[in-house]
Amino acid sequence: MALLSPITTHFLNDGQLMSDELIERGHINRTYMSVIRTDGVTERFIHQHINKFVFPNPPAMMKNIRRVVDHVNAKTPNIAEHLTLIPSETGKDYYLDENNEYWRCFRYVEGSTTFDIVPNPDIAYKAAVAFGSFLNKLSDLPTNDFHITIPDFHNTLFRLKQFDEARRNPAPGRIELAEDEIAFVESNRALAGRLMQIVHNHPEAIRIVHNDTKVNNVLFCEKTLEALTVIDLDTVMPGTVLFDIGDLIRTGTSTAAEDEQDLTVVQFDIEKFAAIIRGFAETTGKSLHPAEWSAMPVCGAVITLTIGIRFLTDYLTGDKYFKTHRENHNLDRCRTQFELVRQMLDQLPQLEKIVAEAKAATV
Ligand code: GN1
Ligand code: MG
Repeated sequence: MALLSPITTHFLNDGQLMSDELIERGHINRTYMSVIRTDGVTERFIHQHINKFVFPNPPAMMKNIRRVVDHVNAKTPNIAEHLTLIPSETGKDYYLDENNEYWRCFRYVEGSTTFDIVPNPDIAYKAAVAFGSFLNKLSDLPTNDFHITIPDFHNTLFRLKQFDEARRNPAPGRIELAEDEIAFVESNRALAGRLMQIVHNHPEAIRIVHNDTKVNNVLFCEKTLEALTVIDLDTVMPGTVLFDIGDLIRTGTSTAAEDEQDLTVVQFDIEKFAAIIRGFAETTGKSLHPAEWSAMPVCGAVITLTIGIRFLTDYLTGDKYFKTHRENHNLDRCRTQFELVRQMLDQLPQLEKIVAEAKAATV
């Protein structure tokens, strides 16, 4: 209770904070749920403390998010599927506390649930349709006036540079345990430019994308298991749709948690891959560039490699970026990612066939 009581009143002035709890969500921001009573009505809210090390300009980020929320809601007739961003007493979409820390507030979407591991291809398909529909709703937004919350976010070549730098100056005792993973990066450097080629050669393909399409960023109705809405809009900014397809493949096809330590249970599920490709093809397929179709079979491997490199770099640097909860946590995360990449690349001919079939059904 003590934690949020100085915060919630700046967003919900007339409300009485009944209870709050820290919830385990994400590797970057700190997230809380509150129960607030206003005029006898009890409602739940999500409050987030924004990580300024990762997002140095929270007001600009919140401007992006306000824009996206309003734009998507205006195109979403069913109010149960809306995200509601609550402004603070100043009218801004954040509250700056006395320690110079930024907070924001959303209404909790009641009756919703999320999946960290996708139980079946149908859920994978629905998640892909949810992200694809989100992208369609944003497709008329101009790309040039979005604030770039994190430059080079999915630029694998830039991530390799950060990795090289971390290798040159590792935190003590870190490099020894990571030799196999370092070797894995070295043997897959050729993959790194695959999506950036599109960004550089086909600027006409660039549009506003989500950029953090982890499957648990889709809220599903807990009763019907229909997708309600997508959340976590911190990195909504220009990119290729393949960033989003790739990150959903990374998280939506794995049979294990991102930080699973037993790699024998980490399996890439090709049926879920096919469901994700179908979901994106049906929603965004007609607007995709030929170069995006060509790279689609490897986009999951590229994004999974990219996030794996980021986990490895953070491990080598001493865990400065991602929150960790145990020793070698980032190294464990990196290992699951590289295991998935290995399996995706082993099955590349089958993935190409799945994409070719989806393309034939679409264009
Ligand atoms: C971070 O905090 P979360 O889980 O929403 C990261 C993503 C990674 C993800 C890996 C801003 O997202 O890029 O894919 O961890 N977000 C940022 O699970 O770096
Ligand atoms: Mg995120």
